Amino acid sequence: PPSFSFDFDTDHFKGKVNFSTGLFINGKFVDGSDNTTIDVINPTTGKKIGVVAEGTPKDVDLAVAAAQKAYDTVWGLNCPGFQRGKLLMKWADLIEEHIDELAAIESLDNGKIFVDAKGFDITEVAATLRYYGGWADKNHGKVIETHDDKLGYTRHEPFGVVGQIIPWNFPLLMFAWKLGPALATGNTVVIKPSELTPLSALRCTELAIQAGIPPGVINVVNGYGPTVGQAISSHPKIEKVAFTGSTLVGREIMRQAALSNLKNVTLELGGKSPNVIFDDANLEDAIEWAVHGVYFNHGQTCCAGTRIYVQASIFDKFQEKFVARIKAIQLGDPLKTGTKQGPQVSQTQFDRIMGYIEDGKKAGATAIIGGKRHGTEGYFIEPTIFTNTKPDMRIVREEIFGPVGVLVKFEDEDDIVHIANDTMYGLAAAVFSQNISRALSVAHRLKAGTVWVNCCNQIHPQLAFGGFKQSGIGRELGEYALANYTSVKTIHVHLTGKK
Ligand code: TXE
Repeated sequence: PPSFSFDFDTDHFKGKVNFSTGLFINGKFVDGSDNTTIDVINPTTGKKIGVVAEGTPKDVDLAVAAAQKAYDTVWGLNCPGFQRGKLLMKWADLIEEHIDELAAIESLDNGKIFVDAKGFDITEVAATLRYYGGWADKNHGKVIETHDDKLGYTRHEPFGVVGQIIPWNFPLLMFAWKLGPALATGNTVVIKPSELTPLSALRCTELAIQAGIPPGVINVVNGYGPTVGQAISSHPKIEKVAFTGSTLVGREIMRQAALSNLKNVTLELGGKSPNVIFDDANLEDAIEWAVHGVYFNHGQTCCAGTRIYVQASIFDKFQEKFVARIKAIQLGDPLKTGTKQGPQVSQTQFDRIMGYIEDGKKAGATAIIGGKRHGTEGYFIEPTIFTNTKPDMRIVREEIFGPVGVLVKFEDEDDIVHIANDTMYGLAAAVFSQNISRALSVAHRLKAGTVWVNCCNQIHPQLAFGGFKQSGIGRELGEYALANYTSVKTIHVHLTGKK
């Protein structure tokens, strides 16, 4: 199978990495069954840096068979929860030991800045696996009272083989969000990383072997959506599929799941999150958070606060300071000290975002900052803010998934709740106010799976995350995610045995 080799000589990480980039099936790295490969592109330069093996539907079949065998022999009901937990924690320890290397791989492949890759992505990967390691022996059913001559109880049983399809914006973190609860509850997994960012998952899989996770428990099939992704979502022997990505593909996955074997489906999809800033907010703090809300990870965040609503009496002051703050964002090589924003992930995403920017300008909105490509190589886009927007413009309604936000004035509480909720999405929202009654009453009225008060883009493994409306189905993280990966079995015991 192919391998990836790279000599990092950067501000943040120096050293050679070398690891296999085959498909990982039944505990081994192998070639794809058609012997084809997918190019790996560095978005900072737009140049090819390596290849990974490309999987096919046949490889998905092989991976499902390996996962089923592991489920029946070494995992699931054949491996006690505390043992699964111990392995997840060992894996988390190894990930932490390799945090700089993994963060450097993530920066190289995805373009995200090293300080975020290390301080957020990989840190949270370890925290998530540890958190679910802790749950592995604590996810139990209940004894439920009915009649005195009866013992009724429930068991939370794993599905068996589950399929998972993840995107490119947080490559390793989405890997952990998916694997943590699935493995803790005893399932075995066939997972497809995004074809745009497969590297960190493959390196991390080597660490899973080192941690002692048995062959067949985790199977990684690199590949494209319409081939490998579709083979997973329509596979007759996979009972559950979990997906993070676009709403368009989420719909397709649900269709495939329904048409094949009526799989259980969880979806974490797009968003167009409102960030509501009242006149009694701490202005300096709100500005810092608003910048983070829209530009974190170069705007490639499903919960990004891209609709920024500011109350009329502070609007002008906010705009002036906000724009000054955005001007300070330094674009450049994500592996260089001081860089605050790296490239978008791919040429396709670059073109899509520039398309939205052009569309906004044509529709009559004003780009008060940004609106252009940055530099001449790689996929860099200036942090952009539009004003003079109208509620029906595409830049106000659609997920752009880049460093582009709209800044809009509002009058009062009722007005803003209506505007903020006027979207097909419902992933997240933020409210800024020093008046706790106002902040919380608005938080309760916003139709979103997460509402941040006086902060943005906060994630903890302990707290559920997921969408209302067309932002998704089900919840990831926290205790809630365990339910995605278990079926409840009810046992009736008749104590007398008499009819
Ligand atoms: O996503 P896709 P793309 C949104 C964001 C972005 C847009 C397009 O708005 O601009 O989606 O990005 C796999 N069957 N988000 O095209 O296609 C694919 O291979 C099965 C939001 O990159 O949804 C990859 O592994 N799988 C989002 C994964 O789906 C299929 C994160 C996601 O890719 C498939 C990413 C198919 N038919 C994009 N087609 C978030 N919620 O964070 C593709 N895939």
